[in-house]
Order: sequence, then structure tokens, then C-alpha cells
Amino acid sequence: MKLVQFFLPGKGKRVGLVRGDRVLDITSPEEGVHSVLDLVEQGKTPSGLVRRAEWLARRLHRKAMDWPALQRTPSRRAAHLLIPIDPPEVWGAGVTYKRSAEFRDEDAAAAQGKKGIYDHVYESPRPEVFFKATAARCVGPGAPVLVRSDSRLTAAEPELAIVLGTHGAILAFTACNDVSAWDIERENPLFLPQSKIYLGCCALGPCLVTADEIADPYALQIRCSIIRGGTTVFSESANTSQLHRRLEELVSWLLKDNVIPPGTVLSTGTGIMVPNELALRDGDQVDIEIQAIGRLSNPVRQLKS
Ligand code: DO4
Ligand code: MG
Repeated sequence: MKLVQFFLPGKGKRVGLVRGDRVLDITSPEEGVHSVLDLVEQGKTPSGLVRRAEWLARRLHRKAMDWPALQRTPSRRAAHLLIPIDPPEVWGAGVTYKRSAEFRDEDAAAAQGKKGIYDHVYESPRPEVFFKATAARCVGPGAPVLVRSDSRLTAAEPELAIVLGTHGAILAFTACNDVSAWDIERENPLFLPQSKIYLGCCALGPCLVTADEIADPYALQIRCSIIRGGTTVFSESANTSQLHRRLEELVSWLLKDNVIPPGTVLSTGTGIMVPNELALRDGDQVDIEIQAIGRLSNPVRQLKS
């Protein structure tokens, strides 16, 4: 099952169930369903979430929306997609692909003469798990991801993300752009939170795909493209088969002596490293396409100091 949130002029945020090319509006204030997060909190488990959404779709006979038509640039005047969940917390896992460890170690060596911290994390039983964002710092499809005013080298990090329920159950999947200020991270590892957490640092979407629909989460193709002035200047892919950790392993480290609210998103790390020369610029567009999930597309804006 695919779940979305969309904006409807005059009505605001709606909850949608995608069926083929149609989107059923399953918003139900009477049932306490104003958002996908409400549905996640009520559903609790993957099957509970699917049952709850199906039940609402049967009960409410509303006119369906056109799925392709919702995928347009956000505007107050037209229906469009919103972030598929307003996550109370977003966490990131890091250095979960060999490519990420190698690339970051080469750059750390060039910047500080130190090599090996990323390789250590890649091999270590303990994964890198970091706090990434709250709903207010995240954007949905078509909304701008931001480059910090004090960064000159911010990169897209295309990642598979999971949505967690109570006790860390994997409820659904989505695409995440873990936008990161690499120059700040590289200057000193202690600056990582400033590289990762700021306004517009995270994009999620276009939809949530419930866990029952992803037969093998370790066999998903991920492609990232950067479009500049109408030309695709970067396009590369990775596959979640290259993910060095099991999803349950990442979740169990996140939950170790930690409490996370239902609807928390955990992004699983990037296997695609964009070359430094293609640091994000104002006006770029980043497309992240994940098999079985769809395409998350966002423009880029550089914040001015
Ligand atoms: O340690 C830096 C961040 C790692 C990360 O975000 C990733 O590998 O995706
Ligand atoms: Mg990342």
C-alpha cells in the first residue's frame, strides 16, 4: 500500500491512499485521522496500518484524485503532494556502504591528514547513528532543500529510509535526501551535527510504501540525478544489496537505551557519493528514484547570510 499526504486548496492537508493512478482521500477527523502520522499511531503494526487505511477507504466514498496530477510544483492554488509523514524525529545511519567509507576517508585524509575513521565505523559492530531532523526541518516532494549560508560544499545523499512504529517495527519505506554540508563535516568530525541538522536539511517522499509491499528491501535500485540549467550533470545508481548492515540491526542500535516515538524515520545511509565538483547550487534539482517507491524531486536553494 502507498500512502501520501497532499494539499487540497480550501481543505489543507489530506491523507491519501494511492491505488494505481488514483488517490483516495482517507482523511477522517471523526476517526482522528488528520495525517499519516495519526494513521501510523493508530495502526501500530505493518498489518494494523494497512487494515486501518483499507477500512477508511471502504467507509469514505470520496472522489479520487489523479496521482500524476498531484506531482506538481507546490502552490496554494492547486492540489499537490506534501511530505508523506511529519516525522517526530528523523535519525540517520552513516557509512553503511563501502563507497561511503572510502570516499569520506579519502576526503578526510586530504583535509586533515587523517585517514581511517570512516573505515573504522564501517567495520565496527556499532554503526554510526545520528540525530538528523524534526518535521520542521524536513521538506516533501517539490519543496526546496536548503544549503546552509556558511557551506560551499553541500551534497545530496540519496537513501532508503524506514518508518518505525512502536517498539521499532518497520512499518513502511520512503526515499530520503540526507542533505549534508560536507565541508563542515570534513573540517572536524565534531562539527557533524552542524553539517547534518539545519533548516531544509532533509527531504522525504514521494510516498510511504508499507512493509508488506517490499518483498526484498535488500534488492532496491536507487538512482540519483542532479539537473542543472535543464541538463543532467550527474546520474548514478546503487543498490540496497550493497548495504553492509541489516535494517533490524540499525533499528536495534537506534533503540538501545533510547525511546523513539512512532512515526520516527531512520535513513539508512548513502551508497552514492556525488563528486565534490557537483556540490549543490542554488537552482539545481535533485531527483532520487527508488525502485518500488518512486521519485523524490526537490529544487535546491542556497541560504544567504
Ligand atoms: O559520517 C558521516 C555521515 C554518514 C552518512 O550520512 C552516510 O553515510 O549516509
Ligand atoms: Mg547520509
